[in-house]
Amino acid sequence: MERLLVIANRLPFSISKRAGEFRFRPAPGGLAMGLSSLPESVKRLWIGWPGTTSERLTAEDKSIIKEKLASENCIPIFLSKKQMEQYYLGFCNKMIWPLFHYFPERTIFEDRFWKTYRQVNQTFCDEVMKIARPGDCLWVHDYQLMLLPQLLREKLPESEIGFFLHIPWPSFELFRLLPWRAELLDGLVGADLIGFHTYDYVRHFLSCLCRITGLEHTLGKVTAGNRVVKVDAFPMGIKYEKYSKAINEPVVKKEVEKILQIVGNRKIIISIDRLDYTKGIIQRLEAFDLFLSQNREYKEKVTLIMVAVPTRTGVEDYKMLRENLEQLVGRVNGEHGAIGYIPVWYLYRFVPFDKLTALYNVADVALVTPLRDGMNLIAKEFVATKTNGRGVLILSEMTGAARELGEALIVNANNKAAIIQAIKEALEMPVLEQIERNRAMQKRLRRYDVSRWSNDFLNALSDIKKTQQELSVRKLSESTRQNLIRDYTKSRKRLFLLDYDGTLVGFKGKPAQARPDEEIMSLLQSLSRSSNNTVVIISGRDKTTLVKWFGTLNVSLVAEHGAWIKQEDADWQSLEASTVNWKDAIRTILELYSDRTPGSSVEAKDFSLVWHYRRADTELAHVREQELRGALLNLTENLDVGVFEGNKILEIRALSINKGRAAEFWLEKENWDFLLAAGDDYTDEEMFAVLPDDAYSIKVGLSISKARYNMDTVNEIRLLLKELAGD
Ligand code: GDG
Repeated sequence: MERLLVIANRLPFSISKRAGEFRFRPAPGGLAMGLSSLPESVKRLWIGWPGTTSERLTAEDKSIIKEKLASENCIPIFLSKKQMEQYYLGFCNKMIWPLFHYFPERTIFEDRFWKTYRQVNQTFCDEVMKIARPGDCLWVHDYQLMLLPQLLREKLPESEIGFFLHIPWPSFELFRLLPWRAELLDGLVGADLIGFHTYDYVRHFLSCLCRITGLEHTLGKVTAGNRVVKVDAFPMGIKYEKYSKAINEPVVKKEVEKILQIVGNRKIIISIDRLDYTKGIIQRLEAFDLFLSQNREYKEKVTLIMVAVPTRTGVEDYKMLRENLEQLVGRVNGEHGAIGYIPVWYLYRFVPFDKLTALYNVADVALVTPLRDGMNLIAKEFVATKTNGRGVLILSEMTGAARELGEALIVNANNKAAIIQAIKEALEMPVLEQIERNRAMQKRLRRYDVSRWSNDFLNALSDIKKTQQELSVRKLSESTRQNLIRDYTKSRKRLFLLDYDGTLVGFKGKPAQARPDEEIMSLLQSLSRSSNNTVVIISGRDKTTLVKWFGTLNVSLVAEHGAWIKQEDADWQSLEASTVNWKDAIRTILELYSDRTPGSSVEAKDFSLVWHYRRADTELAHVREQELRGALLNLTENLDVGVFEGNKILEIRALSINKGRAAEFWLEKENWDFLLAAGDDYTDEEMFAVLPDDAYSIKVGLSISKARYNMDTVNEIRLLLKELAGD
């Protein structure tokens, strides 16, 4: 990687205009810090919105901003007020944000929001394309830009593109509510690597992807079109040293003294968040109110310092939240306060870093109880700041951070009794226990800090790119293709061994729907017209279907993976008399599973039985498939019968029947001077294995195979055959 292009909704700078002069202040945040640890040799450019809408800027303003930001390696994307309203406040914050945080009742689905979201993602793409160069690595961030990976992929097919989501990915039941769910997923799989904070979000994402687009994964890897996309968890860390050393700063020490002077020796609980309904601030304050009512001995002995940082002030829900919170603060203070004692100190503002770390430092307890939170860095920062090991973190189990901070007092943020109990436990926890818990968490936070996070992500991105390249090396290159065509032209005795489903046609919901289309019929006809060509369709299908579909062509057929062979103009012959007395018993079991798995079905062939589950609910089918396989392996233990897993099928057939034997039958028949075999699944591997070294064997799909070459899609193999057939 020569350059890293970070593309996020906001630039890490805040710009304000005072007395006609622009002020640029770095607003670094975790991400900017994480990236600062990359080696100097990697140039970083940051692309995003500068934080002020274009109507408020003259052409001259824009060029001043551009110039100033360029010196900081930032490139601004100017957006209009209307765009910001519909894309940012609308689509992002009235739709994705509430839905992804499990607040469907707050979610507003509006077509115009979607249109502007698409338009702004396109604008980002256009701006990136003015800068991007081959060899750049592109890292797209967060829910504001979910369409961008695919838009960029279309322009930069070879580039490294990563995407990281900072908020939770919800379960399928919520995600499916989105009218534009498929489009968002398509947008995301344009990336090579898709990262989330926790494995739960990874699971939810993969489940949504499979159920909505049909793309399945193997160990977090998804084959989307001609690329393998990796999906994984990268829990974001903090700049640990910065927080653990903060207390050494004189300004921080001064702030600590100031606070302690006012609070005296009362216990301090802190609550710090952006004022967002997902953070559970109201519920937290209600719990504190109840705590004071139920534990009279703590009256005047504990102060809650509540910092609510203004955010999304243009959204109605946020205005209401502020009103409700301020009313509640008033009520709690009125009820539990006394002269000289204010139970809740409420601050509605952004606090500078030294004040923030002073607050972390003086706090006996941090109450971090979001109803849902992607990660929550406040919790991590609080723990890192506690250099003397004292202090207790109460943490909601609905945060990503709870996965890593198991030594905190973990609570269900909806359970007020649990929060009250945790506050009491925290205030009374022996110092040694506090130290023990904090040290364990600190060790982890120091090790997996924010630079580790960004490095891990970028390394995983380059690894998946390497995997893609390794697979693409096996792809039939243009020069091999030319050789193949030349060999074909020179030869006189040519054999084609062609699998059907997944090789010549794509998969359909029901096996019967995958009938050959006109194009493939005319292609096979042209190919078999030449007397030099012997074309064999070598399939797992039954005899009747193959004859119905291809009986009119000059092709030979192999049915049921080699159980039956039909040479052109001859009758079906069986390669080997195979016993089928196991079929009835096994069929009863398959039917039982089929009844218990809606959408699945049983297909009976002469020498095999197949359980199809392509149309069944994916997760249910997965469980059933495991169960069924276990049951069948037991039952078939002493028989010459194997249980084979195919593409959404489980097949039970005699071990002696396989495509390898059928292929050998054809290989022995003539002295072929050109051989082409193509297939897509495990049954074709047996065919590839018996071919001579100089045969052209092609696996359709991007995975390891015994075939010499890979091709991405059915369409590509069709194009190749078309060219050979001279169509
Ligand atoms: C999103 C996800 C995920 C906050 N107020 C002040 C202040 N901050 C700083 C904190 C912390 C950051 O902002 C807040 O991060 P959080 O993680 O707590 O929450 P979100 O803003 O909702 O962030 C979240 C995060 O992205 C990262 O992926 O963890 O789940 O929602 O660093 O210190 N800093 C200062 N004054 C403040 O008043 N100086």
